[in-house]
Amino acid sequence: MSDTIEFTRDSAVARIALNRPQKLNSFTREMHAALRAAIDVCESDDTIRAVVLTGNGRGFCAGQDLADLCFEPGRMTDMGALIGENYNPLIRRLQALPKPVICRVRGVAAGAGANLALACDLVIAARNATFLQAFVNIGLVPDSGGTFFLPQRVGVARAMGLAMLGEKISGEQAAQWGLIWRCVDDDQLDAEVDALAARLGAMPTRALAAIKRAIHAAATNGLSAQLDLERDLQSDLGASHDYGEGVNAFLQKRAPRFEGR
Ligand code: T3D
Repeated sequence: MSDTIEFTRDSAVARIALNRPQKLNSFTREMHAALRAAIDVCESDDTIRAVVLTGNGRGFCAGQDLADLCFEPGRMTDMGALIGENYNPLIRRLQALPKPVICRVRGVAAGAGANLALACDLVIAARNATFLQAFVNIGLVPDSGGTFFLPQRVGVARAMGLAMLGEKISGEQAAQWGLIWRCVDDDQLDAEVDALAARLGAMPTRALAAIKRAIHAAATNGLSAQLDLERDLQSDLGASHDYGEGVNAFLQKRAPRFEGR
């Protein structure tokens, strides 16, 4: 694996760190490939039951590395291809990963970096975090799901302001607006993220995956389709080890020992 990504394991929790801190972890093709390889491991290893995505250094991610593009006439980077081959599959895979993904944001999350964070299931930001839809500042439209996540979470008026004005908002503002899960004091970030990751890693993983699937499906389903989906997911979970364990633990007045199966 290239050193643009650091991949570590601690029991059931995998930690993926974007590692180009000198360029605020902006994305090159090499970093995309390394991140794909890390997600491959998270997908295929059933003993990984929670994933933390973060960035090394003072920022989370500044989006596309603008120096990794070619602007020479005749050799211009095909931006549609770049997005179709790299960013779109990344966002789709994070959303479809059948285990929870926490995004730990310290410092700036800009452009595709901001929307990469929003594609994760639970975003915890430090008070020093900022979220910036930087695209318009260079003549682009928010990509990597930005035009989907923003209006869904903060409403059209705020989505329009964020996307059109390209101004930073703080981690605290992002949490107040419902763009992210929580904002915590800078010196509490690691403890909060580690505790949450360990907690999720010991939870009924298949139930978490089903919750994720159902919540995402609700963005496009009507109530009737959503009711059917809940029935089908519950039917599946009702046959799981962790459901039996959860019910037995409740009846025996003890803590459950979920195994993610
Ligand atoms: O083909 C396509 O473009 C399609 C894909 C689009 C997806 C996208 O993500 S488009 C949006 C790309 N991102 C941006 O436009 C953000 C550009 N960066 C900034 O606006 C600022 O750097 C920040 C607001 C993020 C942070 O500002 P600040 O003052 O904290 O840091 P800085 O000094 O600007 O940056 C530190 C270093 O990182 C600096 O390098 P240097 O001069 O010390 O060697 C800077 O050039 C570098 N850097 C930051 N962002 C990028 C970058 N280098 C390349 N690409 C970047 N996106």
